[in-house]
Formats: sequence, C-alpha cells, structure tokens
Amino acid sequence: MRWQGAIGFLLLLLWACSSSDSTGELEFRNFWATPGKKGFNAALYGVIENNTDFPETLRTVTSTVAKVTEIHRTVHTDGIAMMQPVPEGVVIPPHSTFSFRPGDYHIMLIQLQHSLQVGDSIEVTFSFARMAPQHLVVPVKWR
Ligand SMILES: [Cu+2]
Repeated sequence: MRWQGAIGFLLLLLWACSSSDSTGELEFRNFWATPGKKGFNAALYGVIENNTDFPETLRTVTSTVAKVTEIHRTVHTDGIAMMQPVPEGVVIPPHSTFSFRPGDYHIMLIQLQHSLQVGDSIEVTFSFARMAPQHLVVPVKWR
C-alpha cells in the first residue's frame, strides 16, 4: 500500500537525520569499527564531545551486529594489557571530549552476528543518562 511506502521513506529520512554526527549538544567524531569474523569480537573507537554545561554519562552502547556490546578499558599491569568491562559507563565532562581509542577505553562488539569487512558500515546506538539515545552509522576500516 502506498502510505506504508511513504511511512517507510519517512522513517528512513528520520534515521538519516538522526544518524548525522551531531545534535549540537553531543558530537560524535571519527567513529570507526575494526573488521572481525562472525562469532568473534570487534572494537569500536571514536570521540564524543559534550558541548553542554553538564556532565553526561554514556551508559550503554548497542548494535544489532553483536550479541553483546560492552564498554571496556584496557589496563596495563606489570606490562600485561588486560581488558576490563566498565559497566557503570563513562562520564564526558561539560565542554570536553571523551576518547575511545586502541589500548585505552573502547567499545567491544562481542560475538559478531556476521563478519565485518572493510567498507561495511554498522548501526550503533549510544544511550545516555540525560540525553536521548543517539544513532550512528559507523564505517568498518583498518586504521
Ligand atoms: Cu575490550
């Protein structure tokens, strides 16, 4: 039916708009995901900028591409790098940035539902304590 097509198109437009990298208050910069094989893990990196006057907490990240998505931190103990889950989320101070980068805080895509290859893109949702959830389309690439 024609109206269903129109609604589908509208939803697509809404998705396209919300997937742009900025709300003016929170800005997502240079997000990218590593390639990975089905059933294995991949990582998500990038920078979130908080342009508001308040601290914002990133509580969870979700993506349909992974069975589980966790915020992790790599810590070095006696020269050995280990990843720790950060279930409480991370705080982005006002007028400041928070970086997810290799060897530091990162977002772990655990048990990929399908393989991720360079050139693919994935949909990711970031959920915050104050702000509405933000949807992002993230490219898969080798940095
Ligand atoms: Cu990890």
